[in-house]
Amino acid sequence: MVENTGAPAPAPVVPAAADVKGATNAGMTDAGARSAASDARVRLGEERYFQPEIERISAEELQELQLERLQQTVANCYTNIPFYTEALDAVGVKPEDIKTRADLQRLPFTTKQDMRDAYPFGLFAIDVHDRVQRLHASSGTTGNATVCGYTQHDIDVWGDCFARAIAQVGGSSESILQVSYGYGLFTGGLGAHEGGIRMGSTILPMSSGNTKRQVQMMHDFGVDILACTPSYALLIADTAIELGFNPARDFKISGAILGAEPCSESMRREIERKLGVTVVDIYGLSEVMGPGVSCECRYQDGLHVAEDHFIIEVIDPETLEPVPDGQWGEVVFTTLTKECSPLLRYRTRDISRIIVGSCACGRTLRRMDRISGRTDDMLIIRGVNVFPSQFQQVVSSFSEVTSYYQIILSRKQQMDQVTLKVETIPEFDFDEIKKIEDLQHRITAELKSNLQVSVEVKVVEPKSIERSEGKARRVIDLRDQ
Ligand code: DLL
Repeated sequence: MVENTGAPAPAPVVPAAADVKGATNAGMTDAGARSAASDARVRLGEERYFQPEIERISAEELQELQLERLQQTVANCYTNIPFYTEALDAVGVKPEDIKTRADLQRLPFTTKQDMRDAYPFGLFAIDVHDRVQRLHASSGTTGNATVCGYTQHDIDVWGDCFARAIAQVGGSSESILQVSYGYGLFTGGLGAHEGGIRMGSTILPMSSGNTKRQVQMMHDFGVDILACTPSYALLIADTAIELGFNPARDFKISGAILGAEPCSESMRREIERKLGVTVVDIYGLSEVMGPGVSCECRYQDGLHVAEDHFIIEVIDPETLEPVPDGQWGEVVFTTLTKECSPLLRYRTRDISRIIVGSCACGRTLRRMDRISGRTDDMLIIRGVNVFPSQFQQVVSSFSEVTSYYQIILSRKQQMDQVTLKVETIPEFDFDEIKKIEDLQHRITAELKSNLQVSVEVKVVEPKSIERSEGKARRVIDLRDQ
């Protein structure tokens, strides 16, 4: 049975929770999917849930469920993927050796390079001509693309995860969901779309681009939930305002599910204010599934991980040992229900931590913090290690500039040069040279004291930095050209 989590006493009663294993949608028929969709209307007090029986599962039940699924996953990997047969043999682990959740630690890690080396289908547990319904791939700009396959079951699970996010931001089967993530090999568009299907919402499959049309339809169709990247949400908001709308007042929109890239707290608040919405941060990566691996609830205090489908670990990237809850490290995921592309201990390179304690929303699924950076996006500038998120923090502390910025790295006489381009808000008097110089000085000083490197700051006019319809390109490295 579902355990009360100590959250405020729920008003209406949760429908009798089925036995936990039956309650998840994994392997459900269409009829099952429809009844799950009706769960979306489940409200406990102020909170909406898509699958309350899972989202409020007790720690003991979750342990049991994860162990059973881990055993199935290891068996699937060992039997059907030669890469894993070899890797597990190398560490002397057979599927039957997985007897407790702690045995997870005995499994080998999987890296992005392993996935690249297996290009295209080397890590599939199912023949691509068999039950594989769809392929997604992440960009191959720095090597082979990583390719993942999805059976219908994999797609249904994905839809469930995203549908939880829709409920978490207050959406339901009555919602009109505008999907403005790109559709295609990128998992954003179709992942959100599947969530809308599982939830039973009305989907507006806009994809990205044609921003004026996005705004017009959002207004005319009475869209209440938007899904896209934070930078695109900001562009949509600014475009709406330029077109003379006041979305916070004139639009029906109330929630936005934004992810795929980092978003500072000040940028989140700006989007919330301009659109009149609650923004929840959604996380995921193509290799593990796509959007919905974790997502914030409306308390915006960490992202609840879909722990019935993924085991999260946080490790020290140097020693590869797990770090205690609450400590920052590299996030590692093991998939528990994927049929086609299961992964054992996949090293994401994303930096986060487990948030300790219970969440006011009543969900028991543990939370990870927002991604603070990546182990591989560290910039080494004249020998000093700097993360782009540190620039973001400084930029967001100045009210005279917007959330649009760009970091440009170049080399002059063998020396690294860093330029930060920031854009002033429209109200800033750009004609007053003295004011611009003063602002530049203040930002430069703040960067120097925070980053310990000298940065040339260029304050530029509103709208002169390139806008993004997908993931924003914040760092331009011209050093090796
Ligand atoms: O970005 C999947 C996704 C689509 C997530 C839509 C959320 C919404 P990839 O293109 O494979 O997949 O990129 C994955 O993007 O390892 C993180 O570094 C970054 N990322 C994803 N979500 C967030 C987030 C999708 N909420 C990579 N905050 C990940 C910060 C994020 N970074």
